[in-house]
Amino acid sequence: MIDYTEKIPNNVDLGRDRVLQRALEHWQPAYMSWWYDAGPTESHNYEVYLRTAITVEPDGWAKFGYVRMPEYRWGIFLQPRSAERAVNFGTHKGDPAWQEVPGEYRSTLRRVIVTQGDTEPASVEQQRMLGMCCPSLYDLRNIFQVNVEEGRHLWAMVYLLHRYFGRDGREEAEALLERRSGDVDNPRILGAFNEPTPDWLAFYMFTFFTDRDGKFQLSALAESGFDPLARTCRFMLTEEAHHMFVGETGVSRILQRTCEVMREHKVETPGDVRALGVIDLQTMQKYLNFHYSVTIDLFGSDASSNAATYYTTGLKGRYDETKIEDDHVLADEVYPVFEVVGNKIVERKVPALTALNERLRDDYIHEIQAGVDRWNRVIENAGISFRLRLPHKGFHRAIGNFAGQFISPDGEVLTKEAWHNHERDWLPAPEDHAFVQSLMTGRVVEPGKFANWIAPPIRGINGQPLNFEYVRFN
Ligand code: BYC
Repeated sequence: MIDYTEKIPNNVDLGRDRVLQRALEHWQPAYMSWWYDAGPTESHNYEVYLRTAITVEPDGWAKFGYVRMPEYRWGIFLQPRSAERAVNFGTHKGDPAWQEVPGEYRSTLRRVIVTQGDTEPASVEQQRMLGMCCPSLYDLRNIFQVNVEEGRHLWAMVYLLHRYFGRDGREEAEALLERRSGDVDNPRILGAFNEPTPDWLAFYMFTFFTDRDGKFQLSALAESGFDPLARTCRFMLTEEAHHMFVGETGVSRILQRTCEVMREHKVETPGDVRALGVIDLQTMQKYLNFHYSVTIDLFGSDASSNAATYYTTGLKGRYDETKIEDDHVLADEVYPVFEVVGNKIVERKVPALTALNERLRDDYIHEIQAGVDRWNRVIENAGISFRLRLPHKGFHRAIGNFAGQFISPDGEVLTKEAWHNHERDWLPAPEDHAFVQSLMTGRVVEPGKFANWIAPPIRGINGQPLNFEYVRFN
């Protein structure tokens, strides 16, 4: 059980390490001022029906109740230690998992933890205005749940920095509260976390696509030979699942509503669909193209010596590393990556160790495709012939072999000019954003009511009815 009588709830026996406890208690007010400054706008007095972790055990770890978000009990929760755990891959394979940071890998490990930690507050910053135009109390509660948990994920990384990296860890922890998403002078580290999330369609796409990058990166870090990192990531993954659920069902409900209106009014063209106050399927496809392409950039370069180092040193594994049947060293393996030669996309085999980013991206794409197939079933069940499609992996990329190339969603290599001539057909144009935002000018807060552009969910949260008062405004 987690001790909630502590100032910083935790299951790591924080009280026994006074120096660490004081350092974190010193960071806590800075975190709170970040939350007041960059957390959800105007939300500080709301009472929100939130889930809080009470144990890290797989069964019954959550408790639901009304909480004012600034009073949410952000804390430090690691999955229990298993005495026999070993390093499962790389040159140290078979050694006991490390309980302290191996000196020679200190800076590499710190960098991975900082990069992971940086995404968490970034996403809260990106979403901070959305409460002002929520489509229902149910959705408002869900975004707040996502936000407080991202805050906790920041705590998870900050604990590792403070506990294991001394003074430079503390400095990094402070810097995590100083960078801001989209700030020209001090931006967040990774590209997608500096993009705006201007509306709820973008939010659902983000939680479907980008939170799932979180799932895959956390899964790779959950394999780490550095045991405290592995244990904290395992617990973070249980929270991540709800975020992806919010994204997948959010998009699905928008599709459902659009399809209902299209059928009821027998309309098909985007203009006619929009005139009825719902989001046309073509605009959904453009948002999908955008979020998918910026998210697959987050996996890094197709061939990366950093990725090879992370693996050989035992710091970051593959997705489901311990379930894969091979030597877990990969010294003699190859893996296909793609590159543009002339006006063709060609496959090239590279050492598997350098292609680990690409491999993780491929694992991710496989899972994403299954989600898109589920969305398409909503459209198909409505008897509409339109289908959503993932664009080619090379479309609209800024990182890796496709950066600087002009690839169409079908995978054709185009000239810069030809590509830009079609850009408005493929990615949301300012008018598309303006249209989506025109649907979201105010918030829908009557219990049980939903905005016209989205269908209600199938069920409420924690068995509560749809007309439950998920947020009280006071
Ligand atoms: N934007 O060798 P490469 C989540 C940089 S999401 C900007 O390919 P590497 C969440 C790279 O840093 C999961 N820069 O890189 C989701 C490097 O810079 P330096 C977050 C980029 O290291 C929703 C250079 O390019 N977790 O949790 O192999 C809500 C060379 O690149 C980008 C992690 O990412 C980019 N997209 O791979 C809330 C896990 N990509 O060193 C939360 C930790 C690359 O030359 N991070 N660069 O200055 C990592 O494992 C690795 O840093 C990456 C990059 C996989 C991201």
